[in-house]
Amino acid sequence: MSTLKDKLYEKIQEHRLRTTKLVKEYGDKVIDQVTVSQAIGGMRGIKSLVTDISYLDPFEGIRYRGFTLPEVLEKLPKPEGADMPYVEGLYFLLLTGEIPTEIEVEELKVDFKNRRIVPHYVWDVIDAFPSNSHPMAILSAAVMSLERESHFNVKYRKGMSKMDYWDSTYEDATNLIAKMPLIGAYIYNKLYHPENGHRYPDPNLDLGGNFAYMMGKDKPYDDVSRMYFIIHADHESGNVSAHTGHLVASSLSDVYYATSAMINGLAGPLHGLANQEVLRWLQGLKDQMGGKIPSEEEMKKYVWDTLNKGQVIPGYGHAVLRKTDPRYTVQREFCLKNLPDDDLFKYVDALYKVVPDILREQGKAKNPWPNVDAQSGVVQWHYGVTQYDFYTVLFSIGRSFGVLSNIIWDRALGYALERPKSVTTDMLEEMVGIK
Ligand code: NMX
Ligand code: MLT
Repeated sequence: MSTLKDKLYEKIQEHRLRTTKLVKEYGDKVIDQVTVSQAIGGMRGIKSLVTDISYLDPFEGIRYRGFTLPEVLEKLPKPEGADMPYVEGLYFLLLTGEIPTEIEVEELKVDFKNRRIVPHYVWDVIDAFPSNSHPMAILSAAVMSLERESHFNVKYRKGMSKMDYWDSTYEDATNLIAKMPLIGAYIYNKLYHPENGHRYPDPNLDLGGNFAYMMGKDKPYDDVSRMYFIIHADHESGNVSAHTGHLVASSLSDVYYATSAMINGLAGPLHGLANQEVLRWLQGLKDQMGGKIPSEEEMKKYVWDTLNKGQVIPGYGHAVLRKTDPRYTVQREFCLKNLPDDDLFKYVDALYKVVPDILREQGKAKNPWPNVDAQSGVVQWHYGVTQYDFYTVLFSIGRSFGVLSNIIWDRALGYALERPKSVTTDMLEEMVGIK
Protein backbone atom coordinates (compact mmCIF):
# COMPACT_ATOMS: atom_id res chain seq x y z
CA MET A 1 0.00 0.00 0.00
CA SER A 2 1.35 3.47 -0.84
CA THR A 3 1.92 6.12 1.84
CA LEU A 4 -0.83 8.23 0.30
CA LYS A 5 -3.37 5.43 0.50
CA ASP A 6 -2.38 4.62 4.12
CA LYS A 7 -2.69 8.23 5.13
CA LEU A 8 -5.98 8.59 3.28
CA TYR A 9 -7.42 5.58 5.10
CA GLU A 10 -6.44 7.07 8.48
CA LYS A 11 -8.19 10.32 7.55
CA ILE A 12 -11.26 8.45 6.32
CA GLN A 13 -11.62 6.56 9.58
CA GLU A 14 -11.40 9.78 11.61
CA HIS A 15 -13.78 11.61 9.32
CA ARG A 16 -16.47 8.93 9.23
CA LEU A 17 -17.14 9.57 12.93
CA ARG A 18 -17.79 13.27 12.26
CA THR A 19 -20.21 12.61 9.41
CA THR A 20 -22.07 9.92 11.34
CA LYS A 21 -22.43 12.20 14.38
CA LEU A 22 -23.76 15.08 12.24
CA VAL A 23 -26.38 12.92 10.58
CA LYS A 24 -27.42 10.99 13.70
CA GLU A 25 -27.49 13.84 16.21
CA TYR A 26 -28.14 16.93 14.10
CA GLY A 27 -29.85 15.54 11.01
CA ASP A 28 -32.97 17.72 11.43
CA LYS A 29 -31.16 21.04 11.89
CA VAL A 30 -32.13 23.54 9.15
CA ILE A 31 -29.12 25.05 7.35
CA ASP A 32 -30.82 26.82 4.43
CA GLN A 33 -34.11 27.74 2.80
CA VAL A 34 -35.07 27.68 -0.88
CA THR A 35 -36.76 30.54 -2.72
CA VAL A 36 -38.77 30.44 -5.93
CA SER A 37 -36.01 32.21 -7.86
CA GLN A 38 -33.45 29.69 -6.63
CA ALA A 39 -35.63 26.77 -7.74
CA ILE A 40 -36.12 28.31 -11.19
CA GLY A 41 -32.69 29.95 -11.38
CA GLY A 42 -30.23 27.10 -11.31
CA MET A 43 -30.31 26.51 -7.53
CA ARG A 44 -27.85 29.37 -7.08
CA GLY A 45 -26.47 29.61 -3.55
CA ILE A 46 -28.47 26.76 -1.97
CA LYS A 47 -26.32 25.03 0.63
CA SER A 48 -26.98 21.40 -0.23
CA LEU A 49 -23.61 19.80 -0.98
CA VAL A 50 -20.77 18.87 1.37
CA THR A 51 -17.09 18.71 0.50
CA ASP A 52 -13.95 19.29 2.52
CA ILE A 53 -11.61 19.36 -0.44
CA SER A 54 -12.13 22.98 -1.40
CA TYR A 55 -14.25 25.96 -0.44
CA LEU A 56 -15.08 28.99 -2.56
CA ASP A 57 -15.47 32.26 -0.72
CA PRO A 58 -17.18 34.87 -2.97
CA PHE A 59 -14.64 37.57 -2.11
CA GLU A 60 -11.50 35.60 -1.42
CA GLY A 61 -11.78 32.90 -4.07
CA ILE A 62 -10.89 29.26 -3.80
CA ARG A 63 -9.05 27.52 -0.97
CA TYR A 64 -7.88 23.94 -1.36
CA ARG A 65 -8.03 22.22 2.03
CA GLY A 66 -7.84 25.62 3.69
CA PHE A 67 -4.93 26.93 1.59
CA THR A 68 -5.29 29.86 -0.83
CA LEU A 69 -3.83 29.33 -4.30
CA PRO A 70 -0.71 31.42 -3.59
CA GLU A 71 -0.17 29.29 -0.46
CA VAL A 72 -0.66 26.06 -2.40
CA LEU A 73 1.82 27.19 -5.04
CA GLU A 74 4.31 28.21 -2.39
CA LYS A 75 4.02 25.25 -0.02
CA LEU A 76 3.84 22.21 -2.30
CA PRO A 77 7.22 20.66 -3.20
CA LYS A 78 8.64 21.69 -6.58
CA PRO A 79 10.90 19.96 -9.08
CA GLU A 80 14.42 21.33 -9.05
CA GLY A 81 14.64 24.63 -10.92
CA ALA A 82 10.85 24.89 -11.36
CA ASP A 83 8.66 27.79 -10.26
CA MET A 84 5.52 25.68 -10.06
CA PRO A 85 4.97 22.66 -7.79
CA TYR A 86 4.46 19.01 -8.62
CA VAL A 87 0.86 18.26 -9.62
CA GLU A 88 1.33 14.90 -7.91
CA GLY A 89 1.72 16.83 -4.62
CA LEU A 90 -1.60 18.55 -5.23
CA TYR A 91 -3.36 15.17 -5.42
CA PHE A 92 -1.85 14.27 -2.04
CA LEU A 93 -3.04 17.58 -0.58
CA LEU A 94 -6.56 17.30 -1.99
CA LEU A 95 -6.98 13.75 -0.70
CA THR A 96 -5.41 14.10 2.75
CA GLY A 97 -5.43 17.81 3.61
CA GLU A 98 -1.68 17.62 4.23
CA ILE A 99 1.23 19.15 2.34
CA PRO A 100 3.32 16.15 1.26
CA THR A 101 7.02 15.80 1.88
CA GLU A 102 9.46 15.47 -1.02
CA ILE A 103 9.62 11.73 -0.34
CA GLU A 104 5.84 11.36 -0.43
CA VAL A 105 5.73 13.19 -3.76
CA GLU A 106 8.53 11.00 -5.09
CA GLU A 107 6.53 7.87 -4.15
CA LEU A 108 3.48 9.24 -5.87
CA LYS A 109 5.49 10.06 -8.99
CA VAL A 110 6.56 6.42 -9.17
CA ASP A 111 3.01 5.26 -8.47
CA PHE A 112 1.64 7.43 -11.29
CA LYS A 113 4.34 6.12 -13.62
CA ASN A 114 3.23 2.56 -12.91
CA ARG A 115 -0.39 3.39 -13.56
CA ARG A 116 -0.14 5.46 -16.70
CA ILE A 117 0.02 2.81 -19.42
CA VAL A 118 -2.91 3.45 -21.74
CA PRO A 119 -4.44 0.37 -23.39
CA HIS A 120 -4.10 0.37 -27.16
CA TYR A 121 -7.84 0.38 -27.78
CA VAL A 122 -7.99 3.94 -26.39
CA TRP A 123 -5.67 5.16 -29.16
CA ASP A 124 -7.89 3.32 -31.64
CA VAL A 125 -10.98 5.10 -30.28
CA ILE A 126 -9.24 8.47 -30.63
CA ASP A 127 -7.97 7.65 -34.10
CA ALA A 128 -11.47 6.68 -35.21
CA PHE A 129 -12.73 10.25 -34.71
CA PRO A 130 -12.87 12.53 -37.77
CA SER A 131 -10.17 15.18 -37.45
CA ASN A 132 -12.72 18.00 -37.31
CA SER A 133 -14.29 16.57 -34.12
CA HIS A 134 -14.12 18.72 -31.03
CA PRO A 135 -11.28 17.56 -28.74
CA MET A 136 -13.66 17.54 -25.76
CA ALA A 137 -15.89 14.99 -27.48
CA ILE A 138 -12.81 12.88 -28.22
CA LEU A 139 -11.56 13.17 -24.64
CA SER A 140 -14.93 12.19 -23.22
CA ALA A 141 -15.14 9.12 -25.47
CA ALA A 142 -11.53 8.12 -24.74
CA VAL A 143 -12.18 8.21 -20.98
CA MET A 144 -15.44 6.34 -21.48
CA SER A 145 -13.70 3.62 -23.46
CA LEU A 146 -11.51 2.89 -20.42
CA GLU A 147 -14.55 1.89 -18.37
CA ARG A 148 -13.83 -1.80 -18.80
CA GLU A 149 -10.74 -1.29 -16.59
CA SER A 150 -12.82 -0.44 -13.50
CA HIS A 151 -11.79 -2.36 -10.36
CA PHE A 152 -14.79 -1.00 -8.52
CA ASN A 153 -17.18 -2.73 -10.90
CA VAL A 154 -15.44 -6.08 -10.65
CA LYS A 155 -15.47 -5.91 -6.85
CA TYR A 156 -19.06 -4.68 -6.74
CA ARG A 157 -20.21 -7.59 -8.86
CA LYS A 158 -18.42 -10.01 -6.57
CA GLY A 159 -20.09 -8.42 -3.55
CA MET A 160 -18.28 -5.75 -1.57
CA SER A 161 -18.97 -4.04 1.75
CA LYS A 162 -19.95 -0.35 1.52
CA MET A 163 -17.06 0.37 3.87
CA ASP A 164 -14.67 -0.78 1.15
CA TYR A 165 -16.09 1.23 -1.76
CA TRP A 166 -13.46 3.93 -1.35
CA ASP A 167 -10.56 1.50 -1.87
CA SER A 168 -11.28 0.33 -5.42
CA THR A 169 -12.57 3.82 -6.25
CA TYR A 170 -9.15 5.15 -5.19
CA GLU A 171 -7.49 2.60 -7.48
CA ASP A 172 -9.71 3.54 -10.43
CA ALA A 173 -9.34 7.28 -9.82
CA THR A 174 -5.56 7.17 -9.52
CA ASN A 175 -5.26 4.97 -12.60
CA LEU A 176 -7.37 7.41 -14.58
CA ILE A 177 -5.59 10.55 -13.35
CA ALA A 178 -2.22 9.06 -14.29
CA LYS A 179 -3.49 8.43 -17.83
CA MET A 180 -5.29 11.73 -18.45
CA PRO A 181 -2.21 13.75 -19.54
CA LEU A 182 -1.20 11.02 -22.01
CA ILE A 183 -4.67 10.98 -23.52
CA GLY A 184 -4.77 14.79 -23.72
CA ALA A 185 -1.36 15.05 -25.40
CA TYR A 186 -2.23 12.26 -27.85
CA ILE A 187 -5.42 14.11 -28.88
CA TYR A 188 -3.41 17.32 -29.35
CA ASN A 189 -0.77 15.70 -31.53
CA LYS A 190 -3.30 13.75 -33.56
CA LEU A 191 -5.47 16.78 -34.31
CA TYR A 192 -2.89 19.52 -34.67
CA HIS A 193 0.62 18.10 -34.90
CA PRO A 194 0.56 14.67 -36.54
CA GLU A 195 4.23 15.23 -37.41
CA ASN A 196 4.99 14.86 -33.65
CA GLY A 197 3.86 11.25 -33.86
CA HIS A 198 2.94 9.39 -30.70
CA ARG A 199 5.19 10.80 -27.99
CA TYR A 200 5.50 8.39 -25.07
CA PRO A 201 6.28 9.82 -21.61
CA ASP A 202 9.84 10.23 -20.38
CA PRO A 203 10.31 7.98 -17.30
CA ASN A 204 12.41 10.64 -15.56
CA LEU A 205 9.87 13.44 -15.67
CA ASP A 206 7.02 14.41 -13.36
CA LEU A 207 3.44 14.73 -14.59
CA GLY A 208 3.73 18.41 -15.62
CA GLY A 209 7.15 17.92 -17.19
CA ASN A 210 5.93 14.93 -19.10
CA PHE A 211 2.86 16.70 -20.38
CA ALA A 212 5.08 19.43 -21.86
CA TYR A 213 7.38 16.78 -23.30
CA MET A 214 4.52 14.83 -24.92
CA MET A 215 3.05 18.06 -26.32
CA GLY A 216 6.44 18.78 -27.90
CA LYS A 217 6.91 21.97 -25.85
CA ASP A 218 10.10 23.33 -24.30
CA LYS A 219 10.47 24.98 -20.91
CA PRO A 220 8.75 26.81 -19.30
CA TYR A 221 5.73 24.92 -20.70
CA ASP A 222 6.32 22.31 -17.98
CA ASP A 223 5.64 25.03 -15.39
CA VAL A 224 2.69 26.29 -17.43
CA SER A 225 1.20 22.78 -17.29
CA ARG A 226 1.80 22.43 -13.56
CA MET A 227 0.25 25.84 -12.90
CA TYR A 228 -2.65 25.16 -15.23
CA PHE A 229 -3.56 21.75 -13.79
CA ILE A 230 -3.22 22.98 -10.21
CA ILE A 231 -5.32 26.13 -10.50
CA HIS A 232 -8.11 24.35 -12.39
CA ALA A 233 -8.28 21.34 -10.08
CA ASP A 234 -11.26 22.17 -7.90
CA HIS A 235 -13.83 24.89 -7.28
CA GLU A 236 -15.95 23.36 -4.52
CA SER A 237 -18.83 21.06 -5.46
CA GLY A 238 -21.61 23.11 -7.02
CA ASN A 239 -19.99 24.00 -10.37
CA VAL A 240 -21.32 22.05 -13.34
CA SER A 241 -18.34 19.72 -13.83
CA ALA A 242 -17.78 18.85 -10.17
CA HIS A 243 -21.47 18.52 -9.52
CA THR A 244 -21.98 16.31 -12.57
CA GLY A 245 -19.11 14.05 -11.54
CA HIS A 246 -20.54 13.76 -8.04
CA LEU A 247 -24.10 13.22 -9.27
CA VAL A 248 -23.21 10.45 -11.71
CA ALA A 249 -20.92 8.75 -9.19
CA SER A 250 -23.68 8.92 -6.55
CA SER A 251 -25.53 6.14 -8.40
CA LEU A 252 -22.32 4.08 -7.96
CA SER A 253 -21.45 4.47 -11.62
CA ASP A 254 -17.69 4.04 -11.72
CA VAL A 255 -15.19 6.90 -12.09
CA TYR A 256 -14.91 6.45 -15.86
CA TYR A 257 -18.62 7.12 -16.36
CA ALA A 258 -18.49 9.99 -13.86
CA THR A 259 -15.38 11.61 -15.35
CA SER A 260 -16.67 11.36 -18.90
CA ALA A 261 -19.86 13.07 -17.68
CA MET A 262 -17.95 15.81 -15.89
CA ILE A 263 -15.99 16.43 -19.10
CA ASN A 264 -19.28 16.79 -20.99
CA GLY A 265 -20.44 19.39 -18.46
CA LEU A 266 -17.19 21.30 -18.72
CA ALA A 267 -17.61 21.46 -22.49
CA GLY A 268 -20.32 24.16 -22.32
CA PRO A 269 -19.50 27.81 -23.16
CA LEU A 270 -20.87 29.09 -19.83
CA HIS A 271 -18.44 26.77 -18.01
CA GLY A 272 -15.00 25.50 -19.07
CA LEU A 273 -15.41 26.17 -22.78
CA ALA A 274 -15.42 29.89 -21.96
CA ASN A 275 -11.61 29.77 -22.17
CA GLN A 276 -11.79 29.00 -25.91
CA GLU A 277 -14.62 31.51 -26.32
CA VAL A 278 -12.39 34.25 -24.88
CA LEU A 279 -9.79 33.56 -27.56
CA ARG A 280 -12.40 33.34 -30.32
CA TRP A 281 -13.91 36.65 -29.17
CA LEU A 282 -10.48 38.30 -28.91
CA GLN A 283 -9.53 37.09 -32.37
CA GLY A 284 -12.71 38.77 -33.61
CA LEU A 285 -11.53 42.04 -32.08
CA LYS A 286 -8.04 41.59 -33.47
CA ASP A 287 -9.44 40.93 -36.94
CA GLN A 288 -11.63 44.03 -36.70
CA MET A 289 -8.56 46.07 -35.75
CA GLY A 290 -6.46 44.62 -38.55
CA GLY A 291 -3.88 43.52 -35.97
CA LYS A 292 -3.31 46.90 -34.27
CA ILE A 293 -3.90 47.24 -30.52
CA PRO A 294 -7.31 48.90 -30.15
CA SER A 295 -7.73 52.18 -28.32
CA GLU A 296 -9.78 52.19 -25.11
CA GLU A 297 -12.74 53.63 -27.03
CA GLU A 298 -12.53 50.93 -29.71
CA MET A 299 -12.37 48.27 -27.02
CA LYS A 300 -15.38 49.69 -25.20
CA LYS A 301 -17.34 49.72 -28.44
CA TYR A 302 -16.50 46.05 -29.11
CA VAL A 303 -17.67 45.09 -25.60
CA TRP A 304 -20.91 47.06 -25.94
CA ASP A 305 -21.53 45.63 -29.43
CA THR A 306 -21.23 42.13 -27.98
CA LEU A 307 -23.66 42.93 -25.14
CA ASN A 308 -26.08 44.65 -27.47
CA LYS A 309 -26.22 41.52 -29.61
CA GLY A 310 -27.49 39.72 -26.50
CA GLN A 311 -24.25 37.80 -25.98
CA VAL A 312 -22.14 37.41 -22.86
CA ILE A 313 -18.57 38.67 -22.45
CA PRO A 314 -16.66 35.41 -22.12
CA GLY A 315 -14.30 35.18 -19.16
CA TYR A 316 -16.28 37.65 -17.07
CA GLY A 317 -18.85 37.05 -14.35
CA HIS A 318 -19.30 34.15 -11.99
CA ALA A 319 -22.08 32.31 -10.21
CA VAL A 320 -20.37 32.57 -6.80
CA LEU A 321 -17.32 34.86 -7.02
CA ARG A 322 -17.81 38.57 -6.43
CA LYS A 323 -14.26 39.72 -7.12
CA THR A 324 -11.44 39.06 -9.56
CA ASP A 325 -10.82 35.32 -9.63
CA PRO A 326 -7.50 34.53 -7.88
CA ARG A 327 -6.88 32.01 -10.68
CA TYR A 328 -6.95 34.96 -13.09
CA THR A 329 -4.46 36.77 -10.85
CA VAL A 330 -2.06 33.80 -10.62
CA GLN A 331 -1.95 33.59 -14.41
CA ARG A 332 -1.66 37.37 -14.79
CA GLU A 333 1.37 37.34 -12.51
CA PHE A 334 2.86 34.52 -14.57
CA CYS A 335 2.31 36.62 -17.71
CA LEU A 336 3.83 39.72 -16.14
CA LYS A 337 6.92 37.70 -15.30
CA ASN A 338 7.24 35.59 -18.44
CA LEU A 339 5.44 37.34 -21.30
CA PRO A 340 4.89 41.00 -20.41
CA ASP A 341 5.21 42.11 -24.04
CA ASP A 342 2.85 39.54 -25.53
CA ASP A 343 0.23 41.25 -27.71
CA LEU A 344 -2.62 39.06 -26.58
CA PHE A 345 -1.70 39.68 -22.96
CA LYS A 346 -1.89 43.40 -23.64
CA TYR A 347 -5.36 42.92 -25.12
CA VAL A 348 -6.52 40.98 -22.09
CA ASP A 349 -5.02 43.51 -19.73
CA ALA A 350 -6.66 46.36 -21.62
CA LEU A 351 -10.01 44.54 -21.37
CA TYR A 352 -9.61 44.29 -17.60
CA LYS A 353 -9.57 48.09 -17.59
CA VAL A 354 -12.86 48.47 -19.50
CA VAL A 355 -15.10 45.42 -19.05
CA PRO A 356 -15.96 45.63 -15.32
CA ASP A 357 -17.20 49.23 -15.64
CA ILE A 358 -19.27 48.36 -18.69
CA LEU A 359 -20.83 45.33 -17.05
CA ARG A 360 -21.64 47.45 -14.00
CA GLU A 361 -23.18 50.11 -16.24
CA GLN A 362 -25.26 47.48 -18.02
CA GLY A 363 -26.38 46.38 -14.56
CA LYS A 364 -27.11 42.72 -15.22
CA ALA A 365 -24.09 40.65 -14.21
CA LYS A 366 -23.81 40.22 -10.44
CA ASN A 367 -20.05 39.90 -10.77
CA PRO A 368 -18.37 42.23 -13.28
CA TRP A 369 -14.88 40.83 -12.64
CA PRO A 370 -12.83 38.38 -14.74
CA ASN A 371 -12.83 34.66 -14.01
CA VAL A 372 -10.13 32.05 -14.66
CA ASP A 373 -10.98 31.72 -18.35
CA ALA A 374 -10.23 35.35 -19.21
CA GLN A 375 -6.51 34.80 -18.84
CA SER A 376 -5.77 31.13 -19.44
CA GLY A 377 -5.82 31.13 -23.25
CA VAL A 378 -3.23 33.92 -23.39
CA VAL A 379 -0.63 31.76 -21.69
CA GLN A 380 -1.33 28.78 -23.93
CA TRP A 381 -1.29 30.91 -27.08
CA HIS A 382 2.05 32.43 -26.14
CA TYR A 383 3.65 28.99 -25.94
CA GLY A 384 2.27 27.95 -29.30
CA VAL A 385 -0.93 26.17 -28.30
CA THR A 386 -2.98 28.37 -30.58
CA GLN A 387 -5.66 25.75 -31.28
CA TYR A 388 -8.09 27.17 -28.75
CA ASP A 389 -10.58 24.29 -29.12
CA PHE A 390 -8.02 22.36 -27.09
CA TYR A 391 -8.03 24.61 -24.02
CA THR A 392 -10.92 22.91 -22.26
CA VAL A 393 -9.10 19.58 -22.54
CA LEU A 394 -6.39 21.15 -20.38
CA PHE A 395 -9.07 22.35 -17.95
CA SER A 396 -10.49 18.79 -17.87
CA ILE A 397 -7.16 17.21 -16.97
CA GLY A 398 -6.80 19.67 -14.10
CA ARG A 399 -10.42 19.29 -13.00
CA SER A 400 -10.18 15.51 -12.86
CA PHE A 401 -7.88 15.84 -9.81
CA GLY A 402 -10.59 17.61 -7.82
CA VAL A 403 -13.57 15.66 -9.11
CA LEU A 404 -11.92 12.28 -8.58
CA SER A 405 -10.67 13.22 -5.10
CA ASN A 406 -14.22 14.16 -4.24
CA ILE A 407 -15.65 10.92 -5.57
CA ILE A 408 -13.19 8.88 -3.47
CA TRP A 409 -14.32 10.79 -0.38
CA ASP A 410 -18.00 10.51 -1.36
CA ARG A 411 -17.59 6.74 -1.37
CA ALA A 412 -15.57 6.75 1.86
CA LEU A 413 -18.23 8.72 3.72
CA GLY A 414 -21.12 6.83 2.16
CA TYR A 415 -22.70 9.92 0.58
CA ALA A 416 -26.17 9.08 -0.68
CA LEU A 417 -27.59 8.74 -4.16
CA GLU A 418 -28.39 12.31 -5.21
CA ARG A 419 -32.10 12.78 -5.73
CA PRO A 420 -33.55 16.25 -5.02
CA LYS A 421 -37.28 16.86 -5.35
CA SER A 422 -38.94 18.77 -8.17
CA VAL A 423 -42.27 20.63 -8.17
CA THR A 424 -44.53 21.78 -10.99
CA THR A 425 -45.23 25.39 -12.01
CA ASP A 426 -48.83 24.90 -10.80
CA MET A 427 -47.50 23.93 -7.38
CA LEU A 428 -45.20 26.97 -7.26
CA GLU A 429 -48.13 29.24 -8.12
CA GLU A 430 -50.18 27.64 -5.36
CA MET A 431 -47.32 27.99 -2.86
CA VAL A 432 -47.01 31.74 -3.50
CA GLY A 433 -50.80 32.23 -3.47
CA ILE A 434 -51.49 33.22 -7.08
CA LYS A 435 -53.50 30.13 -7.88
N1 NMX B 1 -21.48 39.12 -19.95
C1 NMX B 1 -22.77 39.56 -20.15
N2 NMX B 1 -23.78 39.29 -19.34
C2 NMX B 1 -23.50 38.60 -18.24
C3 NMX B 1 -22.20 38.14 -17.93
C4 NMX B 1 -21.17 38.43 -18.85
N3 NMX B 1 -19.92 37.99 -18.68
N4 NMX B 1 -22.23 37.47 -16.75
C5 NMX B 1 -23.52 37.48 -16.36
N5 NMX B 1 -24.28 38.14 -17.25
C6 NMX B 1 -25.74 38.29 -17.27
C7 NMX B 1 -26.37 36.92 -17.29
O1 NMX B 1 -26.38 36.37 -18.60
C8 NMX B 1 -27.74 37.20 -16.72
O2 NMX B 1 -28.50 37.78 -17.76
P1 NMX B 1 -30.09 37.52 -17.86
O3 NMX B 1 -30.66 38.18 -16.63
O4 NMX B 1 -30.46 38.17 -19.14
O5 NMX B 1 -30.28 36.04 -17.85
C9 NMX B 1 -27.43 38.29 -15.68
O6 NMX B 1 -26.18 38.87 -16.07
C10 NMX B 1 -27.33 37.76 -14.27
O7 NMX B 1 -26.39 36.69 -14.26
P2 NMX B 1 -25.48 36.39 -12.97
O8 NMX B 1 -26.41 36.04 -11.86
O9 NMX B 1 -24.52 37.50 -12.72
O10 NMX B 1 -24.62 35.16 -13.45
P3 NMX B 1 -24.99 33.61 -13.39
O11 NMX B 1 -24.65 33.08 -12.05
O12 NMX B 1 -26.36 33.34 -13.89
O13 NMX B 1 -23.97 33.02 -14.49
C11 NMX B 1 -21.87 32.84 -15.61
C12 NMX B 1 -22.58 32.92 -14.26
C13 NMX B 1 -20.42 32.49 -15.38
C14 NMX B 1 -22.55 31.73 -16.42
C15 NMX B 1 -22.01 34.20 -16.33
O14 NMX B 1 -21.34 35.19 -15.59
C16 NMX B 1 -21.49 34.16 -17.75
O15 NMX B 1 -22.24 33.80 -18.67
N6 NMX B 1 -20.19 34.55 -17.97
C17 NMX B 1 -19.58 34.47 -19.29
C18 NMX B 1 -19.16 33.03 -19.58
C19 NMX B 1 -17.99 32.63 -18.72
O16 NMX B 1 -17.00 33.33 -18.61
N7 NMX B 1 -18.08 31.42 -18.13
C20 NMX B 1 -16.98 30.84 -17.38
C21 NMX B 1 -17.21 30.75 -15.88
C22 NMX B 1 -16.01 30.15 -15.20
N8 NMX B 1 -15.80 28.75 -15.59
O17 NMX B 1 -14.72 28.39 -15.92
O18 NMX B 1 -16.73 27.96 -15.54
C1 MLT C 1 -15.19 26.44 -12.06
O1 MLT C 1 -13.97 26.46 -11.94
O2 MLT C 1 -15.84 25.40 -11.91
C2 MLT C 1 -15.88 27.68 -12.51
O3 MLT C 1 -15.27 28.84 -12.01
C3 MLT C 1 -17.36 27.66 -12.37
C4 MLT C 1 -17.94 27.66 -10.97
O4 MLT C 1 -17.26 27.60 -9.96
O5 MLT C 1 -19.19 27.76 -10.91
